[in-house]
Order: sequence, then structure tokens, then C-alpha cells
Amino acid sequence: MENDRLKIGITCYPSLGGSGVVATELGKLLAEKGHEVHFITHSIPFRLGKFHKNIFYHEVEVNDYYVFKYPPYDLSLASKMAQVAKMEKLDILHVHYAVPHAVCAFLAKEMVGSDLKIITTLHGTDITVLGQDESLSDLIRLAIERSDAVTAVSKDLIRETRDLLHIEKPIDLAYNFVDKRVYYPRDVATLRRDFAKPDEKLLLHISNFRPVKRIGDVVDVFAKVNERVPSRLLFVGEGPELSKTICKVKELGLTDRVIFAGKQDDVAQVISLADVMLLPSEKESFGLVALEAMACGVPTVGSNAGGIPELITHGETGYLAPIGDTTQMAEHVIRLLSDPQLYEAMSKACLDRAHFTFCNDLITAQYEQIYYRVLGRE
Ligand code: GMT
Repeated sequence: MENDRLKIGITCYPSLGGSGVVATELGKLLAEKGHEVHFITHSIPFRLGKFHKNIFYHEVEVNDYYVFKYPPYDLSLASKMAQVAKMEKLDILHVHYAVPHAVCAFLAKEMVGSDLKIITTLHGTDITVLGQDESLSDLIRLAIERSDAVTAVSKDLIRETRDLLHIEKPIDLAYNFVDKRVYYPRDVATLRRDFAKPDEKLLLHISNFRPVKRIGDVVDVFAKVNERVPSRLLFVGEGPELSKTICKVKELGLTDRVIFAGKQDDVAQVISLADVMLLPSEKESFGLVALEAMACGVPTVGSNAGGIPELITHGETGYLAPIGDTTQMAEHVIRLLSDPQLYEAMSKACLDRAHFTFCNDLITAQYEQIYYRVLGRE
């Protein structure tokens, strides 16, 4: 129905990890369903890919006038949001992160009027920011309270947001998702020979190498596994902990067995090379990379932090252990890699769970329902 076609503005960090990926993929899927999607960001989202007739991009330019000690990005973003909302007659502004994006959306709505509805998706980072600067709590609370709807990517994040910010407002649960047309087990038999010998297993870790990812634990788990099961470790991504990790690998005499591949675009192909994904994070509101692995039939072994247990069912689609317990994590990996029947069953369970529970169609429909609800068009 023409009436159902929405005009949706999306703001996210276009170059940042899981939240940027989810926001961009959601925009692409909404556009495929016939909605008009306007990305309002400081640069083109890195996963935007091919040109699509329903997708528009509006660049936020920051005024670097010399009286400003700090160029006011947030104000430029709020003005751009208001400008695009008026010009394109947006129904919805869907922002990812309360600070600063929901605050900017709130300002934009003040400029445009109450017909513009704001949806804020929390990815956990606001809570991390709060941990570093408590003075921001009133601002984060305002951004959440003034949104027309708020979603979070796990039950754990909803609980944490309520506990830390004392928010009464309902928060919808909308899990992250993967596009099943992109994330499936790829045929990488030939490529795999470049990374591991036929009798070796390949362990994988993908992240932005922030301290919260506990990369040292990845190396420790690998070292323990490699003593019993000949293996290699593939690291994808880069960030603040990279050089420390390279040093640790060297100290443990594992340089020949560890590959640092840096940032990679074709994540599904890289994941398909691996036997196990390692995710021993200290904090993880969801753990999108574990879902990407699951959708390629690769089980994750990691910590039980935050929302990870909502994604990975211990013993069915992977194994979880307390944060920092690298011995238990290594034992799980060894058991999994030493039992082909167990591995096959788990890999199949991964595919089923990813495609049924975290499927793009399901979650996109959930977001659409929220949009129609706030617009009173249910
Ligand atoms: O984990 C990061 O460092 C990146 C961060 C982001 O903003 O993209 O990830 C957060 O959002 C992802 C998408 O919802 C989640 O899958 C990650 O678990 C979450 N990271 C943390 O909670 C540490």
C-alpha cells in the first residue's frame, strides 16, 4: 500500500563496528521493501555497497570556523537532521546511540515539529560512555525519555539501561540480525589452504581490538588449544590493543601460527575459513560477530558477558565460560574440535538458530512495526 511507504532518516556512526553495520543493513533492507531511506552521517556508511533507488545520502559537514576550539559536530548534525526532515518530509528519524545522536534528533524535532518521530536504538556504547563520565547520565536519560520509541539489542542491555539510568519508559527488544543472503557457509576450500594445513584447525577472532575485547585471552586460549590440537589463529581487524597483541604472540613463540589480516570487507568469506570464533569479551551488549559466525555455521566459544548468552546457547550453538577463564574456554574448543560428530551437530544448530531467530526478515518487520506504532498507523 502506498500509504505504508515510509520516509526514514537513519543516523549512525558510519565507520564504527556492529552498530554501523546493523544500521546500514537495516536501511538497505527497508529500502528493498519500498521505503525511502535517508542516511544522515558524516561519511558514507562503509557497508552501504551498491546504488539503490530508495537510498539517499546526506553528508553532515562540520563548520570549522576559527573561533570554535572544538568544531561543533553535534550542532551540525542536528541542523542537518532538521533540514533533511523538512525537505524530504521524513516520518521517522531512527538514530543509533543516545549520545550524541538521539540528543541531536531531539533538537531536530524541536525545529521541525512533533510529526517527526524519533526511534533510538541502544547498542550498549552509551552505557560504556556513562561508565567513563557519569555527568552524562542526565543527557542520556533525556535522549531516551524524549524518543518516541527506544529499542535495545539485548534483554541484558535493557536491564542495564534501566538499572543505571532509572528509566521507566518501555524499551523494545530488537535483536541484531544478519542478512541470510550474505551470511552463509561459503565454499572456501581452496583459500583455506593458504591459512592452515589440512590437519590443522583454524581459530578466528574479529574485533576492533579495544581493551573490552580481552584480546590477551584470545591468545591464551589459542596457546592452550594449540598444545593439544594443531591449529592456527587468524586475527581480523585493528585497534588500540593490536601492537600489544603482536608482542604477546611473539613472547609465547607463536608468531608462525598467528596471522594478522587487518581490516577485511568480505567477513562471511573470512568466517567460512574458520572452525571456531573466539569472543572472550569483558562486555558485549550483543556480539554481532558471533551471530555472523553462527550464520556461516561456525560456533563461538567465549565469555558469558552481557547479551552473549542470549545469542549463544551454551552447549548447543557454542560454549560460554566466565570472563577471563581461558582454561575452560580452551577445554571447550578442544572438545569441539576433537569430536567431528559434535562439531557437525553444533554447526547445523548454528545455521538453524541464525536463520530462524536472527533472520533479517523477522527483525526488519519488527522495526517496521515499531515505526507504524509510533506513527499511529498500526
Ligand atoms: O563492540 C564495539 O566495540 C563496537 C560497538 C558498536 O557501537 O558498534 O558494538 C556494540 O554494538 C554492537 C551492535 O549492536 C554489538 O554487537 C556489540 O556487542 C556492542 N559492543 C559492546 O557492547 C562492547
